[in-house]
Amino acid sequence: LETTVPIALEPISGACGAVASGVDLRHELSSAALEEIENALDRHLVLIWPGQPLTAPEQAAFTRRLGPPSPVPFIQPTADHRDVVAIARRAEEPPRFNPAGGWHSDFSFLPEPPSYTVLQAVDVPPFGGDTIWANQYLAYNALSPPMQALLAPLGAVHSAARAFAPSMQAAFDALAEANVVTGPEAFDQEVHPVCVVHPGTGRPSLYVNREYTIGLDGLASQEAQPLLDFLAQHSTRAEFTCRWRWSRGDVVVWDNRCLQHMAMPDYRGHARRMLRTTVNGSRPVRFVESAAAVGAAGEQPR
Ligand SMILES: O=C(O)CCC(=O)C(=O)O
Repeated sequence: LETTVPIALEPISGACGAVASGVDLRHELSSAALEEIENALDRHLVLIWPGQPLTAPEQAAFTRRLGPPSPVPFIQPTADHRDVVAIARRAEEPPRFNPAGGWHSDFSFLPEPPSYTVLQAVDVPPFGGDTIWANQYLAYNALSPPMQALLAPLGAVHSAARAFAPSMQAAFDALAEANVVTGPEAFDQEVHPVCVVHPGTGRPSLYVNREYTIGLDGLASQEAQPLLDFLAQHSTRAEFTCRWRWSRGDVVVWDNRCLQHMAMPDYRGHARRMLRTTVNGSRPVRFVESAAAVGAAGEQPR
Protein backbone atom coordinates (compact mmCIF):
# COMPACT_ATOMS: atom_id res chain seq x y z
CA LEU A 1 0.00 0.00 0.00
CA GLU A 2 1.33 3.41 -0.85
CA THR A 3 0.84 6.33 1.42
CA THR A 4 -1.29 9.30 0.56
CA VAL A 5 0.33 12.61 -0.38
CA PRO A 6 0.59 15.51 0.17
CA ILE A 7 1.87 15.79 3.72
CA ALA A 8 0.36 18.57 5.84
CA LEU A 9 2.87 20.40 8.04
CA GLU A 10 2.29 22.68 11.01
CA PRO A 11 5.38 24.39 12.45
CA ILE A 12 5.75 24.22 16.24
CA SER A 13 8.28 27.04 16.60
CA GLY A 14 9.89 29.74 14.51
CA ALA A 15 13.23 27.92 14.64
CA CYS A 16 12.50 24.33 13.63
CA GLY A 17 10.06 21.46 13.99
CA ALA A 18 6.70 20.72 12.37
CA VAL A 19 3.85 18.36 13.10
CA ALA A 20 3.23 16.20 10.05
CA SER A 21 0.13 14.38 8.93
CA GLY A 22 -0.94 12.58 5.79
CA VAL A 23 1.42 9.61 5.98
CA ASP A 24 0.75 6.22 7.54
CA LEU A 25 4.24 5.31 8.71
CA ARG A 26 3.43 1.59 8.70
CA HIS A 27 3.03 1.53 4.95
CA GLU A 28 5.47 1.47 2.06
CA LEU A 29 6.24 5.03 0.92
CA SER A 30 5.93 6.03 -2.72
CA SER A 31 9.02 7.78 -4.07
CA ALA A 32 6.94 11.00 -4.20
CA ALA A 33 6.02 10.68 -0.51
CA LEU A 34 9.60 9.92 0.44
CA GLU A 35 10.81 12.94 -1.49
CA GLU A 36 8.21 15.08 0.26
CA ILE A 37 9.36 13.84 3.66
CA GLU A 38 12.99 14.59 2.81
CA ASN A 39 12.08 18.05 1.53
CA ALA A 40 10.04 18.69 4.67
CA LEU A 41 13.00 17.58 6.79
CA ASP A 42 15.27 19.94 4.86
CA ARG A 43 12.83 22.79 5.63
CA HIS A 44 11.78 21.95 9.21
CA LEU A 45 14.66 19.70 10.47
CA VAL A 46 12.32 17.92 12.93
CA LEU A 47 9.11 16.18 11.79
CA ILE A 48 6.60 14.92 14.34
CA TRP A 49 3.90 12.37 13.64
CA PRO A 50 1.61 12.28 16.69
CA GLY A 51 -0.11 9.06 17.64
CA GLN A 52 1.29 6.54 15.16
CA PRO A 53 2.43 3.66 17.41
CA LEU A 54 4.77 1.31 15.58
CA THR A 55 6.08 -2.12 16.52
CA ALA A 56 9.88 -2.33 16.63
CA PRO A 57 9.98 -4.05 13.18
CA GLU A 58 7.63 -1.38 11.78
CA GLN A 59 9.85 1.40 13.13
CA ALA A 60 12.92 -0.34 11.65
CA ALA A 61 11.16 -0.70 8.28
CA PHE A 62 10.09 2.96 8.24
CA THR A 63 13.63 4.04 9.14
CA ARG A 64 15.13 1.87 6.41
CA ARG A 65 12.93 3.69 3.89
CA LEU A 66 14.92 6.82 4.75
CA GLY A 67 18.21 4.96 4.23
CA PRO A 68 20.31 2.04 5.49
CA PRO A 69 20.73 1.74 9.27
CA SER A 70 23.63 3.48 10.98
CA PRO A 71 26.14 1.49 13.02
CA VAL A 72 25.24 1.79 16.73
CA PRO A 73 28.29 1.37 18.97
CA PHE A 74 27.98 0.74 22.74
CA ILE A 75 24.15 0.54 22.93
CA GLN A 76 22.87 -3.00 22.45
CA PRO A 77 19.72 -3.51 20.36
CA THR A 78 16.37 -4.50 21.84
CA ALA A 79 15.28 -8.13 21.69
CA ASP A 80 12.56 -7.10 19.21
CA HIS A 81 14.77 -5.83 16.38
CA ARG A 82 18.48 -5.47 15.73
CA ASP A 83 18.11 -1.91 14.35
CA VAL A 84 16.28 -0.63 17.43
CA VAL A 85 17.69 0.59 20.75
CA ALA A 86 15.71 1.60 23.83
CA ILE A 87 16.32 4.88 25.66
CA ALA A 88 14.54 4.06 28.90
CA ARG A 89 14.36 4.93 32.55
CA ARG A 90 12.16 3.22 35.13
CA ALA A 91 10.09 5.18 37.64
CA GLU A 92 12.30 4.19 40.58
CA GLU A 93 15.55 5.18 38.81
CA PRO A 94 16.53 8.74 39.74
CA PRO A 95 17.52 10.96 36.78
CA ARG A 96 20.86 11.77 38.41
CA PHE A 97 22.65 10.08 35.53
CA ASN A 98 20.86 10.90 32.32
CA PRO A 99 22.71 9.76 29.20
CA ALA A 100 20.65 11.82 26.72
CA GLY A 101 20.23 14.79 29.07
CA GLY A 102 23.05 16.92 27.65
CA TRP A 103 23.07 18.70 24.31
CA HIS A 104 24.48 16.48 21.55
CA SER A 105 24.21 15.38 17.96
CA ASP A 106 23.82 11.62 17.78
CA PHE A 107 27.13 9.75 17.65
CA SER A 108 29.07 12.71 16.25
CA PHE A 109 32.23 10.79 17.25
CA LEU A 110 31.69 8.33 14.37
CA PRO A 111 33.58 8.84 11.08
CA GLU A 112 30.15 8.90 9.40
CA PRO A 113 27.62 10.02 12.01
CA PRO A 114 23.94 9.16 11.47
CA SER A 115 21.97 11.50 9.22
CA TYR A 116 18.48 10.99 10.65
CA THR A 117 17.27 9.69 14.00
CA VAL A 118 13.78 8.25 14.44
CA LEU A 119 12.44 8.27 17.99
CA GLN A 120 9.14 6.81 19.17
CA ALA A 121 7.58 7.30 22.59
CA VAL A 122 6.43 3.99 24.08
CA ASP A 123 6.02 5.06 27.71
CA VAL A 124 5.76 8.71 28.68
CA PRO A 125 5.76 10.45 32.06
CA PRO A 126 2.61 12.46 32.96
CA PHE A 127 4.72 15.61 32.66
CA GLY A 128 8.30 16.40 31.67
CA GLY A 129 10.71 14.37 29.56
CA ASP A 130 10.33 16.69 26.57
CA THR A 131 12.94 16.56 23.83
CA ILE A 132 14.45 19.89 22.77
CA TRP A 133 16.22 20.51 19.47
CA ALA A 134 18.43 23.46 18.45
CA ASN A 135 18.76 24.57 14.83
CA GLN A 136 22.47 24.74 13.97
CA TYR A 137 21.94 26.66 10.69
CA LEU A 138 20.53 29.50 12.79
CA ALA A 139 23.42 29.13 15.24
CA TYR A 140 25.94 29.49 12.39
CA ASN A 141 24.09 32.40 10.78
CA ALA A 142 23.89 34.31 14.07
CA LEU A 143 27.68 34.40 14.40
CA SER A 144 29.45 37.58 13.34
CA PRO A 145 31.42 37.31 10.05
CA PRO A 146 34.77 37.53 11.90
CA MET A 147 33.76 34.64 14.18
CA GLN A 148 32.56 32.64 11.15
CA ALA A 149 35.94 33.30 9.53
CA LEU A 150 37.81 32.27 12.68
CA LEU A 151 35.91 28.98 12.87
CA ALA A 152 35.92 28.21 9.15
CA PRO A 153 39.30 26.40 8.99
CA LEU A 154 38.98 24.65 12.37
CA GLY A 155 38.38 20.98 13.01
CA ALA A 156 36.69 19.74 16.18
CA VAL A 157 37.83 16.59 17.95
CA HIS A 158 34.89 14.29 18.71
CA SER A 159 35.04 11.30 21.03
CA ALA A 160 32.75 9.08 23.08
CA ALA A 161 35.20 9.23 26.01
CA ARG A 162 32.93 11.18 28.35
CA ALA A 163 29.83 9.21 27.49
CA PHE A 164 30.91 5.59 26.95
CA ALA A 165 34.34 5.08 28.59
CA PRO A 166 34.62 1.88 30.67
CA SER A 167 34.47 4.02 33.84
CA MET A 168 30.82 4.76 32.89
CA GLN A 169 29.81 1.06 32.89
CA ALA A 170 28.59 0.99 36.52
CA ALA A 171 26.38 4.05 35.93
CA PHE A 172 24.79 2.38 32.90
CA ASP A 173 24.40 -0.92 34.76
CA ALA A 174 22.33 0.90 37.39
CA LEU A 175 19.71 1.57 34.70
CA ALA A 176 17.73 -1.62 34.13
CA GLU A 177 17.15 -0.99 30.44
CA ALA A 178 20.23 0.96 29.37
CA ASN A 179 21.86 -2.11 27.80
CA VAL A 180 25.14 -0.33 27.19
CA VAL A 181 28.50 -2.07 26.81
CA THR A 182 31.26 0.50 27.22
CA GLY A 183 34.76 -0.12 25.88
CA PRO A 184 38.17 1.39 25.25
CA GLU A 185 37.12 2.30 21.69
CA ALA A 186 35.28 5.17 23.42
CA PHE A 187 38.66 6.92 23.43
CA ASP A 188 38.90 6.87 19.61
CA GLN A 189 38.89 10.37 18.15
CA GLU A 190 37.43 11.77 14.93
CA VAL A 191 38.04 15.27 13.61
CA HIS A 192 35.08 16.92 11.89
CA PRO A 193 34.88 20.50 10.61
CA VAL A 194 33.40 23.01 13.06
CA CYS A 195 31.40 24.54 10.20
CA VAL A 196 29.85 21.95 7.89
CA VAL A 197 27.81 22.13 4.72
CA HIS A 198 24.61 20.09 4.71
CA PRO A 199 24.72 17.61 1.82
CA GLY A 200 21.02 18.08 1.01
CA THR A 201 20.49 21.82 1.41
CA GLY A 202 24.01 23.15 0.76
CA ARG A 203 23.57 25.42 3.80
CA PRO A 204 26.27 26.03 6.44
CA SER A 205 25.74 24.77 9.95
CA LEU A 206 27.70 24.52 13.19
CA TYR A 207 28.72 20.96 14.09
CA VAL A 208 30.03 20.90 17.66
CA ASN A 209 28.35 19.71 20.86
CA ARG A 210 29.21 19.57 24.53
CA GLU A 211 28.73 15.84 24.94
CA TYR A 212 31.10 14.55 22.26
CA THR A 213 33.35 17.48 21.24
CA ILE A 214 36.47 17.31 23.41
CA GLY A 215 38.83 19.74 21.70
CA LEU A 216 39.79 21.71 18.61
CA ASP A 217 42.37 20.16 16.32
CA GLY A 218 45.79 21.78 16.70
CA LEU A 219 44.74 24.14 19.50
CA ALA A 220 45.96 23.87 23.10
CA SER A 221 43.15 23.03 25.48
CA GLN A 222 43.45 26.48 27.11
CA GLU A 223 42.79 27.94 23.65
CA ALA A 224 40.07 25.50 22.64
CA GLN A 225 38.01 25.37 25.83
CA PRO A 226 36.87 29.01 25.91
CA LEU A 227 35.82 28.73 22.26
CA LEU A 228 33.99 25.44 22.87
CA ASP A 229 32.29 26.89 25.94
CA PHE A 230 31.14 29.87 23.89
CA LEU A 231 29.91 27.61 21.07
CA ALA A 232 28.06 25.31 23.49
CA GLN A 233 26.23 28.33 24.96
CA HIS A 234 25.65 30.08 21.67
CA SER A 235 24.52 27.05 19.64
CA THR A 236 21.76 26.14 22.10
CA ARG A 237 20.23 29.59 22.57
CA ALA A 238 16.51 29.38 23.29
CA GLU A 239 15.53 31.18 20.08
CA PHE A 240 17.13 28.41 17.98
CA THR A 241 15.03 25.67 19.58
CA CYS A 242 11.78 23.78 19.42
CA ARG A 243 10.44 21.44 22.09
CA TRP A 244 8.04 18.51 21.99
CA ARG A 245 5.93 17.17 24.81
CA TRP A 246 5.56 13.48 24.03
CA SER A 247 2.45 11.35 24.04
CA ARG A 248 2.60 7.59 23.66
CA GLY A 249 2.90 6.57 20.01
CA ASP A 250 4.40 9.86 18.79
CA VAL A 251 7.10 9.29 16.16
CA VAL A 252 9.69 11.97 15.45
CA VAL A 253 12.36 12.12 12.75
CA TRP A 254 15.18 14.65 12.93
CA ASP A 255 18.29 15.59 11.01
CA ASN A 256 21.45 15.30 13.16
CA ARG A 257 23.53 17.15 10.57
CA CYS A 258 21.97 20.52 11.40
CA LEU A 259 20.57 20.02 14.92
CA GLN A 260 21.61 19.33 18.47
CA HIS A 261 19.11 17.83 20.88
CA MET A 262 18.63 16.84 24.52
CA ALA A 263 16.05 14.99 26.60
CA MET A 264 14.85 17.02 29.58
CA PRO A 265 15.53 15.02 32.77
CA ASP A 266 12.59 16.46 34.75
CA TYR A 267 10.34 13.43 35.33
CA ARG A 268 11.66 11.98 38.59
CA GLY A 269 9.41 9.21 39.87
CA HIS A 270 7.98 8.38 36.44
CA ALA A 271 8.99 5.96 33.71
CA ARG A 272 9.93 7.03 30.20
CA ARG A 273 10.70 4.63 27.37
CA MET A 274 11.64 5.55 23.81
CA LEU A 275 12.65 3.43 20.82
CA ARG A 276 15.41 4.81 18.65
CA THR A 277 16.58 3.98 15.15
CA THR A 278 19.18 5.81 13.08
CA VAL A 279 19.98 6.22 9.40
CA ASN A 280 23.52 5.91 8.10
CA GLY A 281 25.11 9.25 7.27
CA SER A 282 28.21 10.41 5.45
CA ARG A 283 31.44 12.09 6.57
CA PRO A 284 30.71 15.74 7.46
CA VAL A 285 32.08 18.17 4.86
CA ARG A 286 33.66 21.53 5.65
CA PHE A 287 31.69 24.62 4.63
CA VAL A 288 33.75 26.78 2.30
CA GLU A 289 32.25 30.13 1.49
CA SER A 290 32.70 30.95 -2.18
CA ALA A 291 34.36 34.24 -3.05
CA ALA A 292 31.05 35.52 -4.49
CA ALA A 293 29.17 34.62 -1.34
CA VAL A 294 31.78 36.34 0.82
CA GLY A 295 31.32 39.52 -1.20
CA ALA A 296 27.53 39.29 -0.97
CA ALA A 297 27.60 38.58 2.76
CA GLY A 298 29.90 41.52 3.31
CA GLU A 299 27.31 43.88 1.79
CA GLN A 300 24.44 42.64 3.93
CA PRO A 301 23.48 44.52 7.08
CA ARG A 302 23.38 42.17 10.06
O1 LIG B 1 15.08 10.49 24.64
C1 LIG B 1 15.16 11.53 23.99
O2 LIG B 1 14.29 12.40 24.03
C2 LIG B 1 16.34 11.81 23.14
C3 LIG B 1 17.18 10.61 23.04
C4 LIG B 1 18.54 11.00 22.67
O3 LIG B 1 18.99 12.08 22.88
C5 LIG B 1 19.36 10.03 22.00
O4 LIG B 1 18.92 8.91 21.84
O5 LIG B 1 20.45 10.41 21.62
